[in-house]
Amino acid sequence: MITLYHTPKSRSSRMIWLLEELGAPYEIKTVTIRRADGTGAVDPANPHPHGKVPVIRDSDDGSVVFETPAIALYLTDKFPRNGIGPKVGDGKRGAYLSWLSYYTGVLEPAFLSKFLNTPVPRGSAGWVVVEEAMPFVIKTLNEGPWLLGEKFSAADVLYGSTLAMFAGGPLLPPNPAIDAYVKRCLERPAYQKAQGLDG
Ligand SMILES: N[C@@H](CCC(=O)N[C@@H](CS)C(=O)NCC(=O)O)C(=O)O
Repeated sequence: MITLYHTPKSRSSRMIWLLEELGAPYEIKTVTIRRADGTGAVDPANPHPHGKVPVIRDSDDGSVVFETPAIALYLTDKFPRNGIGPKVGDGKRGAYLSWLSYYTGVLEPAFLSKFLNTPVPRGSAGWVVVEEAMPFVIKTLNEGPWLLGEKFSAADVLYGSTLAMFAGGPLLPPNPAIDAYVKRCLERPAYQKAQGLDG
């Protein structure tokens, strides 16, 4: 059984979506976190080293996994039935790992840099400006319909949820490929169900 440490309307919400896509046995444990507005507090019940969400605990062996791409990979490896995480030996495995890592290594910092109006020094920063990252994402989606091509994967849970939040806003100008991708993501039954469970 997987326990998801979760705070409603946070980065852990999409882990409910992923668990639903996987058809995995899980329970949700709601915890408090520190919020950007200064409210909230670290929950002593939360095993994350910095009191953040998401985190999962696997009762099969006591594993605690944090950081969104690590959780996605752990879960798709553990629950392969629905095939939304290419396995070792699958030709899409490399692309899958790359998109998972690119999410927290490049795309999130790119958006944050833009939000904070902070320069991204080429040669020192490990990420790029969002104006360089997004054309790559859009080109891939145009070849799509999903990031890995014909088949939806857990990487789409990360990108779909993020692009749904930013699309058409000040950080991400409207784009037909993104709009269509977000629509495809949000129409998925597992996403719809997760919305109802977010709390
Ligand atoms: N790199 C982490 C980020 C997790 C994260 O920052 N989560 C936010 C919620 S959206 C949080 O827990 N914030 C509370 C805090 O920073 O103490 C991941 O992708 O899993």
